[in-house]
Amino acid sequence: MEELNPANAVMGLLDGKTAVVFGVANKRSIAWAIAKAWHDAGAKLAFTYQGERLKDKVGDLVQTFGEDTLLIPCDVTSDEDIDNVFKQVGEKFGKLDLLLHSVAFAPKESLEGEFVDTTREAFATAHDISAYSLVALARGAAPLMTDGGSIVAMSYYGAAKVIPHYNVMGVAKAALEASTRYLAYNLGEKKIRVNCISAGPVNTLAARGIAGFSDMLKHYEAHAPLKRNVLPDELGQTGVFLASDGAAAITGQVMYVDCGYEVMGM
Ligand code: NAD
Ligand code: 0WE
Repeated sequence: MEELNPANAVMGLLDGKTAVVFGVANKRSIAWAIAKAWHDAGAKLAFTYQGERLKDKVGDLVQTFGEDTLLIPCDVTSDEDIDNVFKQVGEKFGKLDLLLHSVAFAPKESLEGEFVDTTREAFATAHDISAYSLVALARGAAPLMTDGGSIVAMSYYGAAKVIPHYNVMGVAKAALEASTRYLAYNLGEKKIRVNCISAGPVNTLAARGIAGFSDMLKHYEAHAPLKRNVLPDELGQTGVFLASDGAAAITGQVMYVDCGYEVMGM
């Protein structure tokens, strides 16, 4: 038993914790950075993937954590998929401590045109996938979080201020952040904390193909107090902090991890 030898013992902030991660698409996903950091801090992980299309890719990544890592399909628009995730997580882990929500989608047209032209359907889709899903996942997770827990969701500054072209996603992120506060209130008595990380721009699948994204990275570099962009590993470390007992009194918050960009007025 090498963990009994003090010479080999590496105490992790999340030793003995179990986690379920939603939103890994590939190795650039913010969810992957946070999952790796949770793993390195000692947590045992389960992953979900959106659909058959992503199964092999996510499966290959997840194998690096061991052959028996739980990998469960979950389209967050499906109540049945969500029920199945928590059934399987319950069977495998017995209890759950951590949940990462790193999922967002709006139809491409709605991020290209003007916000005023957002269709009823695009508005509903963006809110269902990007905001309501947090409520559904929190409800599924809560009965398994018998020692309390930490739920972390990814947001963006477009929730609070107008970012050209972010459009309906900004409105959905505002709903995600407000949902975080109401969930924090409902789940507080079970010692379940719910917080958002509002990340500065990161070059991921969801960001690629957004017209002007590389200019946005340059804009942050020029204007953020730290004069650079946030690194995925730094989002991972913030994820570890919010999951850890160091954040035991923090709930309902939006934590900006954006090299300080949010504080600027000009
Ligand atoms: P990503 O494309 O790697 O992750 C988005 C994930 O959402 C993918 O894994 C995708 O499969 C999943 N998803 C979409 N629709 C789904 C559905 N119906 N069911 C289940 N999963 C679904 O991109 P990312 O940048 O890592 O995005 C992760 C989160 O971070 C999102 O909430 C995004 O809004 C947020 N965020 C991103 C940035 C950025 O600049 N990249 C900045 C701040 C916040
Ligand atoms: O939350 C996001 C992006 C989420 C996203 C991305 C896509 C691209 C492909 C949601 N839906 C879709 N739909 C698709 O069809 N970010 C924080 C990254 C992002 O996206 C922007 C940004 C930033 C930053 C869009 C416009 C302006 C800025």
